[in-house]
This record gives sequence, C-alpha cells and structure tokens, in this order.
Amino acid sequence: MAGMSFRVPTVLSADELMDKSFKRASKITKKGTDALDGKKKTALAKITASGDIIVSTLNGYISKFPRIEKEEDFLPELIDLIIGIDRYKKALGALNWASGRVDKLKNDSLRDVRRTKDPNMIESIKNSFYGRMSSHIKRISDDLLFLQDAKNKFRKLPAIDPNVPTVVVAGFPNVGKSSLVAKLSTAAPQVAPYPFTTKGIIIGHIKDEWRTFQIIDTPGLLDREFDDRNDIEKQAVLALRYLTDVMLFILDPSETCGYDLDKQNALLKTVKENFGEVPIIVAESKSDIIKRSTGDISFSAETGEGMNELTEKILNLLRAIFRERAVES
Ligand SMILES: Nc1nc2c(ncn2[C@@H]2O[C@H](COP(=O)(O)OP(=O)(O)O)[C@@H](O)[C@H]2O)c(=O)[nH]1
Ligand SMILES: [Mg+2]
Repeated sequence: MAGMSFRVPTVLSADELMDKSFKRASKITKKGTDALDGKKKTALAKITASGDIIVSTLNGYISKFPRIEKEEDFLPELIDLIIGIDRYKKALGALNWASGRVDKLKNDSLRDVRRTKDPNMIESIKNSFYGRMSSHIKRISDDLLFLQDAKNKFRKLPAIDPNVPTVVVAGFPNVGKSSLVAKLSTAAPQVAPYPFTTKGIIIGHIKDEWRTFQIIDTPGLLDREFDDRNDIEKQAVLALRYLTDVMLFILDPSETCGYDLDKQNALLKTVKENFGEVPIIVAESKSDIIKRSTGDISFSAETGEGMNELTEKILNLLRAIFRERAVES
C-alpha cells in the first residue's frame, strides 16, 4: 500500500530501446521448406519480435505511470507541482502514439513480406521496417528522457497514499505538531523531502484493529500566514486540500510557541477558509502548562493527558469518512 502510486519502471532511452529490440531480433533464425521460405519465416519472426518488444515496453510504461484521472485530486496536483502536468500528459501521449505507429508498421511489414516472392524485397522490407521504427522511437526520445526524469523525482517522494484516509496537521511552528504526530503514530514517522516544502514532510501512520490511517505534518506550509506564500506553495496547499480528509489544527494556549492566541486564531480562520468542506478538529496542546475549558480537546504530548480522547475523536471521524466512501463506491 505504501507509496503504491509511484512504483514506476525505469525508462530506457530511445537508443537503449532500439538496441534491446535489435538484439532480440538478431538472435532469430528460422528454417523453411526452401531458401525463400526460410528467409521469409526469419524476416517475419524478426519483425514480429522487434516490433512487439517496442510495443510492449512502451505500453508497459504507459500503464505503470500514474494516470491522471480527475483534475480535482491530489495526484494530478502533485504531478503538476513536481514535473508539470501538461508535459507529463504529452509524454505519455507520445509513447502511445509511437506504440500505435510501430504496431501498425509491424503489421504492414509482415503483410508485405508474406506477399512478396522476391528474396531481395524481403530484405528491403525488413530494413525499411527497422529504419522507420527507429525514426518513430527517435521522435519520442525527449519524452522517454522526461519520463525517466519524472521517475527519479517520483522515487524521492515519501509514501503518501492518496487512497488512505488522511489527517493533516496545521498550526504555527512550535505549537507541538511534530510531538503529537510522533505520539499518535503507531510506528516512527517517516521524514522525507517533498516539493511542497524545503523542510521535509512528516508522515505517521495510525493503525486500528484492521485499518491504517495517515497523519501528515507539513512544515512550512500550514504553519504560517497564507498571504506570504509563493505560487508553488499555494499550489502545494491546493494539492494538500485534495489529500486531506480531516484537518487537525493545533492551538497552543500557553503561547510558549511564540505566537499569541489572536495570531493563532487568525491562522485557524485562514486554514478554514482554504480548506472549505474539510472537517476541522481543533485541539489545544501543552495542557501540562495551561488548560482552558473551551470545549476543544486539551492534550499534552509530554504527559499523555487527553491523547486517548483526541485519538478517538480523530479515528471516529476518519472511520465515518471511510464508511461513507465504501458505501458510495
Ligand atoms: N510542555 C510541553 N511542551 C511541549 C509539548 N509538546 C511539545 N512541546 C514542546 O514544544 C516545542 C515544539 O514542539 P514541536 O512538536 O516541535 O512543535 P511543531 O513545530 O509544531 O512541530 C518543543 O520544545 C517541544 O518539546 C507538551 O505537550 N507540553
Ligand atoms: Mg514540527
């Protein structure tokens, strides 16, 4: 499950792809009932093998790279952020084009070989097949390189699974987000670089009896005023919105984080505005220092006070969302 969206194959360059195809074909010889028949059968087998290897390799890439299903989703936003969605779509489209062309070329060439009775023609049909196939592959050279580069960028992404119910944590720096994620997470959270932020995103997992949920802390993104953001950060927040099933906003009433409560409440307000429909749980941290009675859950990552209550509240909300989705689909 973890990181399932980004298990993409290594992409060969145009030259490597052609080498692979020629190498496969060069090993083939077929016996026939006579010299012409042998020549024909060998040419047919070579054309079939070398064409098929190109088609199946390209189709394999197309099916293994993540598909852009709908624009209003985490994955397209993320892909756009990392590599550019238009270029990505163009690259996959180009592979699809080349695959179709090579397949047709193969079938046309096979037909021509079958029809001819001239041994020299067999050779020239085969050579022109190789030449034209080569030129189709050369035309997608840039697209293959682009996808290989995309693969490398995908590989560096931490294992965020867009299909797993997800809590995203927000609140000013030092309010206690990382401490909370570490405490809530069943295993040690992963820290990984992300295009969202220079600081690295933190992904924890919460397991109940039979299901796993993600809890994500995004330093640099949901811990400051929205107005200060550059375009990439704005886009990152948009991507996050599609990922977030529940927002957990942490207020630090002790103000030991260095931000007074007015500032913190102002950030809460903008987070609410930016995340529209997403349900928000507000929780107050550091209850070992100060505990208010506002109706929001107070907790302390340090002493463990209120942690069970908070976990239950989060899990109940996530379970309800998960059930709703299971019923819908
Ligand atoms: N007293 C107290 N301090 C805490 C608690 N949780 C976090 N802190 C402290 O607050 C500071 C910031 O915590 P951190 O989790 O890194 O906050 P983040 O920047 O929001 O991720 C650290 O010095 C923590 O030790 C708590 O429950 N009680
Ligand atoms: Mg932190």
